[in-house]
Amino acid sequence: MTQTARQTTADNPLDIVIVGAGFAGLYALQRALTSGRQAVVIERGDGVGGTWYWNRYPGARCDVQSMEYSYSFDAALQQEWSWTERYAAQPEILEYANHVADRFHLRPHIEFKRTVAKMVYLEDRKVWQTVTSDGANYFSRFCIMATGCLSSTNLPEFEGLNTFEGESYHTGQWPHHPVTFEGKKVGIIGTGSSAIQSIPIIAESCEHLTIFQRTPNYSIPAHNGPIDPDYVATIKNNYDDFRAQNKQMFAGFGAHQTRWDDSVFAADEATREARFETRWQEGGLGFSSSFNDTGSNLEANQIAAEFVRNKIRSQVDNKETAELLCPDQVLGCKRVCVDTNYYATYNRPNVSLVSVKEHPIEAITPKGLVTGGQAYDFDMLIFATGFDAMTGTLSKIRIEGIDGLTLNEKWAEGPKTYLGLAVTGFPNLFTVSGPGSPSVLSNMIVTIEQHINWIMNCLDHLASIEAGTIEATMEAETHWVTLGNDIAAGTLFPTCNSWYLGANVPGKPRIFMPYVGGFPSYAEICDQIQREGYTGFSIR
Ligand code: NA7
Repeated sequence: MTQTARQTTADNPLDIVIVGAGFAGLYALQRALTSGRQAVVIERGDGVGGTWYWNRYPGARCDVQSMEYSYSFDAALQQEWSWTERYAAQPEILEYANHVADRFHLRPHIEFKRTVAKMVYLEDRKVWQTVTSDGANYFSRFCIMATGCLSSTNLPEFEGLNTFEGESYHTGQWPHHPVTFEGKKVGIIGTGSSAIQSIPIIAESCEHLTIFQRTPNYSIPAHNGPIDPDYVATIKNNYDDFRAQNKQMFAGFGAHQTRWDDSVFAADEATREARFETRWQEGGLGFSSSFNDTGSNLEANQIAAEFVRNKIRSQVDNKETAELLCPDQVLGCKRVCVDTNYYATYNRPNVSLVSVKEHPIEAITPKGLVTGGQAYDFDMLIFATGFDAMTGTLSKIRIEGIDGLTLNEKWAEGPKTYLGLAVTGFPNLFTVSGPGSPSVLSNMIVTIEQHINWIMNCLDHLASIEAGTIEATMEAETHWVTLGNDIAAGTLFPTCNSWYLGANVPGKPRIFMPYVGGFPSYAEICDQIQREGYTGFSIR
């Protein structure tokens, strides 16, 4: 039986409160239960899956391949689960999350449809009190914030936002009921990954689709299709090796791809084109690693970018539309998209592109929207306007640490963490794939497992020495933040307005949030800190 909210007291706390039942929360719970700890997960949705629970828009699909985007913690689980496509679609990933919840008997320990509103560290008791919006109270010694990186939607405050009389949806909060586009005039705002995945599908059945684009994005074809059974068998025969190889990759995935480590400048024109073409035909995010310097050297980057622009020009018949779709920012500065038929969709007679770069959307109206002085009427408006990434969901919870300092106050000028795992002033509270960790720049499931393993090892250590609290020291946190900023400053990432920087949300501090030193070096630093007895932490 789960010890639930009303049964816990500050005198008799749970071991762990976990916030969120996405992939991080599920694994944290599994580890907590198998180590004999009393834990509860609090989840605002009525099902597990996190990102994959909410993002049900047409075409939602992972941009990391199926054999890599899955848990590695249980050998039987990874052998028995079968993916149907190279890149799994949202319904299949959600089914997988549900399978994991059932297989490891996690559901009885999850409190669904409860939103955490407040968390307070009771200093005298060394206990966290977690309060939900419906008034439930949970007391625990530790908290794991498995709140996700893309879990708070960003809906720009357009004038007249609520006046639209037709159907309107945000891709990140897509309804659970079926949505039909047939016979409808649809407008979609945004051309990030969510839009790029959904546009080709919506266009197939709607009467007309108008896309409002502020910044064009680079998109590489997925070449998705049924997964090759021979490939699956090869991986499953050596799954542990495959996982280990991926953990040595910069982003924690892609070990199956041919690796090249030469400079684009060392290659002649024909060799460059052939290499880019090979990667283009392989499809997916690996395009960015065609050469070793396209991610770090601006001139090298623009050579790769021009290859993509030429691909766009070759696919889109209307020259003006093709040029509008050609990005000019650094390739990879905003997350590269992975698509199926995105650019070809612009050749359909029922699709039009409107640039809102020079003329921002002036207002949403009862009938549609206005931009550049022109009114557009729709039956349906889709906001594919992204997320308040990495800190959005944490910022919605009033988290009070030592001396009543809130996390929002502490992070007023940008997030500060030690390892993306802990925050000075907030003892015994862990963030999973938080700012300051590789998180969104890596395969999220690899990152999640590494974080939860680290946290659980830490809890075992505290138990073994009968310690009550662990807290990052200010010195360690400051050093980590400076290191992260220094590494990011040496990359091309700060050159555009991406959600990695918080630049998509008005008023959000412009700080490059993920740790950009790569997963392998990051994991090694975390291991070393653990081996050396938790350097940079104060244990009491
Ligand atoms: P993204 O990638 O943040 O895309 C949001 C899009 O919405 C992007 O094209 C934005 O343009 C556009 N946007 C946002 N606000 C406005 C306003 N006010 N006017 C016009 N256009 C606007 O979110 P996604 O959901 O597509 O993808 C998020 C991640 O999920 C993705 O990277 C994958 O990792 C999975 P902008 O570029 O800011 O000019």
